[in-house]
Amino acid sequence: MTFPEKISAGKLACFLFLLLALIQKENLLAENGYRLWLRYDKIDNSSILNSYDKSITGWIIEGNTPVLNSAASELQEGLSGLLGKTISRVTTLKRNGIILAGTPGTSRLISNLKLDATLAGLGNEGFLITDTVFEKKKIIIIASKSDLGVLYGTFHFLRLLQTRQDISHFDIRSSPKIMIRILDHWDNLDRSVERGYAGLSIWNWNSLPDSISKRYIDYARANASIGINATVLTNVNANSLALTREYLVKVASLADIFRKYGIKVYLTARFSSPVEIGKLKTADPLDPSVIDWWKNKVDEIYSIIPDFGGLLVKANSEGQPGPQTYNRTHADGANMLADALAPHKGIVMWRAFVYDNNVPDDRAKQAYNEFVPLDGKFRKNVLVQVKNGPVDFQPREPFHPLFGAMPGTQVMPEFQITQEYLGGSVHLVFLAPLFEECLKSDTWSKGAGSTVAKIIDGTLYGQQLTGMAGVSNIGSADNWTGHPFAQANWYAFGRLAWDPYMNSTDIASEWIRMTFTNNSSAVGRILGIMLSSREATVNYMTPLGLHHIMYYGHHYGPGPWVNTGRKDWTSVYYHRADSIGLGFDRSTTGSNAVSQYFPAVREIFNNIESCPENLFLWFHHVPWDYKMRSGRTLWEELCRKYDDGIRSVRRFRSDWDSLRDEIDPERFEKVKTLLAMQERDARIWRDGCLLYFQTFSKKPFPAGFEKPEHKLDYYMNYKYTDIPGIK
Ligand code: GCW
Repeated sequence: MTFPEKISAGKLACFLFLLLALIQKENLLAENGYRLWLRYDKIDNSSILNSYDKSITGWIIEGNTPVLNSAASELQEGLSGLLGKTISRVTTLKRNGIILAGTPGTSRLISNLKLDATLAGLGNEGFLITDTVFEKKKIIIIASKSDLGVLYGTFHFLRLLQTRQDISHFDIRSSPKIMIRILDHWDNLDRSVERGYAGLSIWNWNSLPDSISKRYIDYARANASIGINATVLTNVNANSLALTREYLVKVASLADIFRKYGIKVYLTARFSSPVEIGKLKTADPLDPSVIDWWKNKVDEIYSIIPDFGGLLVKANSEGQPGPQTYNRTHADGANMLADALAPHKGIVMWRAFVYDNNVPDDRAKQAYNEFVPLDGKFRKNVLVQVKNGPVDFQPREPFHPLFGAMPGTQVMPEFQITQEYLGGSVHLVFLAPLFEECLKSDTWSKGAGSTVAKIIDGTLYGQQLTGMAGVSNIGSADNWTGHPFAQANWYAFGRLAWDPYMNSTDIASEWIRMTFTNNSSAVGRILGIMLSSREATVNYMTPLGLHHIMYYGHHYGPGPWVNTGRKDWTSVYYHRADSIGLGFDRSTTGSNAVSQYFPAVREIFNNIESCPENLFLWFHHVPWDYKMRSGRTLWEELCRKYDDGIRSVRRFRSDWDSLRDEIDPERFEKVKTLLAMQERDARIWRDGCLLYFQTFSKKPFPAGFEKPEHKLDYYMNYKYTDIPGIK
């Protein structure tokens, strides 16, 4: 007896249909985090729902362009979801509560409102959201000069509903303060992701251009919702194959999707491409055949992707080829590419992350030494991309001294959203406070108030082209980022790139309300965890200005004992522990890195009395018995900080447990499990580091200090077996 004999085809079809429906229903109910912050579930507070219900009865978008259509579908889905009933597109303003969205160029109704002067003041991507009375009907307007501004306004309006704001009366005007708000993917063509902890690359190069995953569209929606308008698809440790026609066609298929959401596509350029894929003998940027090759290559790119954004380059750094290979400067290299891109309005982002083991000077000084002499030498379509700090995306660094030091050069900051040095996708670390700390730092380059934000948004030096880059933490994981809270870092980056003056509290509150809950007591508890999470991590990893003492290679766990291999990749290079004390002397008596800061800042950092204690060991070699401001010795303070870090994580765990009834079980359990791992691994950090530093300080642990469970050896040989992306 065979299976088909027993069950008729009709029954089988019916069974399969039911099974499919069940699977689909399960998927809809599954709270795996895929929807990110774009969740449009029906509002569960009846009085708010009622008031929104009265204020919103339909919507109009006149015009039929790809970007306006994106706004229309978002409005349709968002409003209907949140209000729990279909909110339809209408054609006239004949009743109260119509949302009228559009531009004067494409909408007659908007054009009749004579908003041109207001909209002009908001620039190309800015928007106005306001309410007005039109022919005795109360309506809501979402208007902009451009389609993209309408899309941004639409997302902003939906955010107001998602976060339960009062919409009875408003007048919101918003425009981005930074022009290029870009994600840098460190994604390789084989779908591995450098420093990626959330699965594979989302770009499935094998199936492109034919198969377009829904994930690409949702990626674009998520980015547009926070104002991100650019993406670099490929790793800065670049593969020249990405520039071959075979890949460009694939890139074009992604660009076609992203264009509907105002996102431009960029690629990384391997400097030696003319040799590798062009069969030239050299990649010397001043060689006419090389200049020609790049010009033709760029023309080819634009013939395939007409609105291509430009190229990002890592050159002469960590083994990458570059102009210095041919005794040329970074400016020579950048300008050669810039000239090829200029006719197409493309740009070059040239990274200042350069340092060389063979240069005897302090690594923290090298980028400044290399780039300051080139100030004023870069073309108008070049942005020099500078990491937030002078070493490398550490849990805490002072701001990079290049900010403010190149007034004749266009500079953009690069932040790392992926948590290479901050616990991968296991540790809950909200990074907005880290980004904010850098943006608010006063460089004093033009006197008091010369903050990094004012330099990079162009207000201080009139920089024409502005940008902000974030190294992406996105992957193929169900929830995109591995840790549910890592989504908040993507979100925060976008919001700060739009407005670098926003604060972490506002950003986190929005995100929590959109992602988890609008219950204000729960919001408060989650906020408490998020806002102290970065400092907690600094404490249990690298307190008091320690840096780069992570385990060699994977950077996840502690490795203060790492002392072999390339010198500037060892930990001992950075912490300099000895019998006298701890820390890297970068004062005038040491490497003199302080000299790279403007005088007011230099003095603060140089003088141990005025140096902020959270950067002590970055700038000074401090004796173990040094009396800290608390009255404790350095050794005691160090123990105290490491311990504070653990205490914070324990608090996060109990605070999270208190949220069980507020959060859906799937995400609740996921975060709960991750917090337990975070505590386990934070203890490995504390105990490994303190036992190691104790071999120099020769001091006992202070009274009341929880003793490490194991001997130093155990930590030095510890192997991680359950950490995504870490081998
Ligand atoms: O922090 C280091 C990382 C490298 C990275 C490099 C860079 C892409 O360990 O993986 O390479 O920075 O920013 O270029």
